[in-house]
Amino acid sequence: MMRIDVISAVPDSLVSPLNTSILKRAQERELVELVVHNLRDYAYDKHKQIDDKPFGGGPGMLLKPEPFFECIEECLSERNYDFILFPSPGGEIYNQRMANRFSLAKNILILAGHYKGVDDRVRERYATNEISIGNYVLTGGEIAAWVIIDSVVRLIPGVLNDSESALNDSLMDGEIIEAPYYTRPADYKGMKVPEVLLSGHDKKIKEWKEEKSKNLTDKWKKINNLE
Ligand code: 6GU
Repeated sequence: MMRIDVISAVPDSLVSPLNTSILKRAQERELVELVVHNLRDYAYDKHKQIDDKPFGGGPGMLLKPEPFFECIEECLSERNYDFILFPSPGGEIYNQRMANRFSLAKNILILAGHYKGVDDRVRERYATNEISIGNYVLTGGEIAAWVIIDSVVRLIPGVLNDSESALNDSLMDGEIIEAPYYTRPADYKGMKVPEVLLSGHDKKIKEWKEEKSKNLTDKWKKINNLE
């Protein structure tokens, strides 16, 4: 079974995200084990302080190195990690190819920073991959951790049912956008489902989906300045 550990200063923020819907079901099916560690449990001074002012000045607080080092060393004493991920706006932009690679791992550790960041010695000593989930700024690494976990866990065999299958996803390899989907009613407030989908003509439906997919993929490449 794959195991993913997350270290966070705000572990509560990940409780609902990791225990809802498909991630919840994946854990119940024992296809993945998700464990969130509370950074504060590894602060051994009497005030359990996990943050401090940055050397050299500047606004905000930094997460101190010691609690991270203590927690990471405890994790490492129990298992080896294929990847130790450090979510950061300065990292490599996350994509499906990376999700595919991470989904083959046995153990992953995610170091989720918060506030203004983490003392850089944590990243320097332990991170194998620094990852950004896009060109915008979040308050912390927890949402990025959720994004990474969600995108990785759904690729584990048995997590998705046939109807949810990852095999013909949009973006399976980062290149193809699927045709749109519709369900009943066939006419909603005058907005009609494309006639061909109601026709029962399998070959024509397949051709329509391929054509739509091609057009949407071209449009997607244009609006995202690809190719
Ligand atoms: Cl991984 N962290 C933060 N704080 N902001 C981000 C990000 C990560 N990826 C994009 N923006």
